[in-house]
Amino acid sequence: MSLIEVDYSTKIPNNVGLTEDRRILRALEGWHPGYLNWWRDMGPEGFQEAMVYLRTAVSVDAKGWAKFDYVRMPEYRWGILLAAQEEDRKIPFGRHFGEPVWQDVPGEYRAMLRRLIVIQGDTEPASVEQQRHLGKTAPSLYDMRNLFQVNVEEGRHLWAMVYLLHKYFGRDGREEAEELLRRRSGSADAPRMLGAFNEQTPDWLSFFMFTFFTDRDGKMQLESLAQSGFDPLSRTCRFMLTEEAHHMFVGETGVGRTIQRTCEAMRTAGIEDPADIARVRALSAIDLPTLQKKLNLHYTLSLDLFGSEVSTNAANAFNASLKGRHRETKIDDDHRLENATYPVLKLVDGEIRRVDEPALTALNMRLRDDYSADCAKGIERWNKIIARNGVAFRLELPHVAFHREIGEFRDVHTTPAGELIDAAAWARQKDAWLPSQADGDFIVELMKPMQEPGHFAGWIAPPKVGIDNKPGEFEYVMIAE
Ligand code: BYC
Repeated sequence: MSLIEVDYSTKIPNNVGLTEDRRILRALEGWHPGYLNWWRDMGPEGFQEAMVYLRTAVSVDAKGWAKFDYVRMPEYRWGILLAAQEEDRKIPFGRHFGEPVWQDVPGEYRAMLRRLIVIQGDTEPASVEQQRHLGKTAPSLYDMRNLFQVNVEEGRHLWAMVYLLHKYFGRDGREEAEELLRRRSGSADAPRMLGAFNEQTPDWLSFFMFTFFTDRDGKMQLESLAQSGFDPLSRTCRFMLTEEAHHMFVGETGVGRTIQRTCEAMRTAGIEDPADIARVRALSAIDLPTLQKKLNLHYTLSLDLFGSEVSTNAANAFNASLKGRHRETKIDDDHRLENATYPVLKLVDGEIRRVDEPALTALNMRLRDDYSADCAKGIERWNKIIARNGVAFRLELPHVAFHREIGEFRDVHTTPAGELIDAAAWARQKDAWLPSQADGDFIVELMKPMQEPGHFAGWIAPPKVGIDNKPGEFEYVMIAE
């Protein structure tokens, strides 16, 4: 596509006055072809020509943010949409608490802000890259469509961050925007910035766990950035959060439907012991202990995304009024945290103990605690499905010290219950706690595609309702021959 053919006034739905903003329009015109090349190279493999029943946001009001129609993914209208500007919004935390929010980047915070935006931006294309092979093994057209919906929206979130870089950061912003298209998930030379985004997503259970656990980190980070004193970042994150909710829905219901199918299969076959893995697997269902291992893996990879428990980066970003806390405006305190403390789990004399730390440096820990509480609620909803089916088994979140690569516990081994163990004990038992090669092989083997409208692969139950209230046999994806 030539640059001239790109009709930005109609192609990019936006509420930032793009047509009148020649400078930013030109910058985005320069970036757009590279984005499309990236999408074709790294986006959903094998389905670029398929017609997909997608939700497109064309404006941020109730009428415009969820338009459903068939579209080929490379023709998706990736918009730049910021939540409506709140009149007289005041900075809700940090050194600038109570001052009017900024519509421009304060010079002194430029580097810090750019880093936060680049890290956020980097995760979005990374997840598309991680999930690019999954279309081929989708358990139904319904699930395939949900995958692609998540993918195009992550693409839109990249646009959202690239807009901020181009609009507010001049030449170095443009360079960062190029780098966002250059790095690749899992690449040895140019990996994505955060650990979990360089892991593989080899099967659909991994995808569902990822959208439950890792997209939930996305939600927490976006909630914190939505508090920002830099108003354009706050507004863009607020709108991204409306889309993020669907991604977590995909994860929660995907795992929930997997559990449902496993429990039904066990009941029908008269299997009472959830640990009777061989018999459950013989029914082409994913046994509950393996689901627990997948949960352990994805939860702990996602905990690493919160950074170190004690972090001066986090304190600086809060002090600078750039990144706040989850639900900052609902918290009843001074919003400056000058003298406050927060209990942090630390390794002290070979034991895991709670230690009071200055609340400012403990902000990552606090956000992570809020995240764990949010995860725990979802796990309870999964446990209700198991209980309703009369199976005696409970899924549980492992201890936060378990299987960590970042922060206080990265150099120790613990059991899922949080008991410290030595390297030999870890090596002996880790396959009982995290998915083994054999577990992965079994799951991959189960991933037979199902592309008949209204049909589902045997390992997962159908959803209760369709997308956009469509009936069961609706053809969510028309696959090109
Ligand atoms: N992997 O002070 P520290 C989403 C680095 S997900 C690799 O401990 P800080 C989504 C860190 O960069 C949300 N490196 O941590 C979900 C620093 O390096 P430098 C994405 C890591 O800075 C699904 C050093 O270690 N958004 O949206 O307080 C699908 C010391 O850092 C990791 C954000 O994360 C890691 N896991 O906190 C699609 C929000 N952790 O700079 C999308 C923006 C730390 O010294 N980011 N390091 O070389 C932030 O707020 C913070 O940068 C972090 C880290 C929370 C990531």
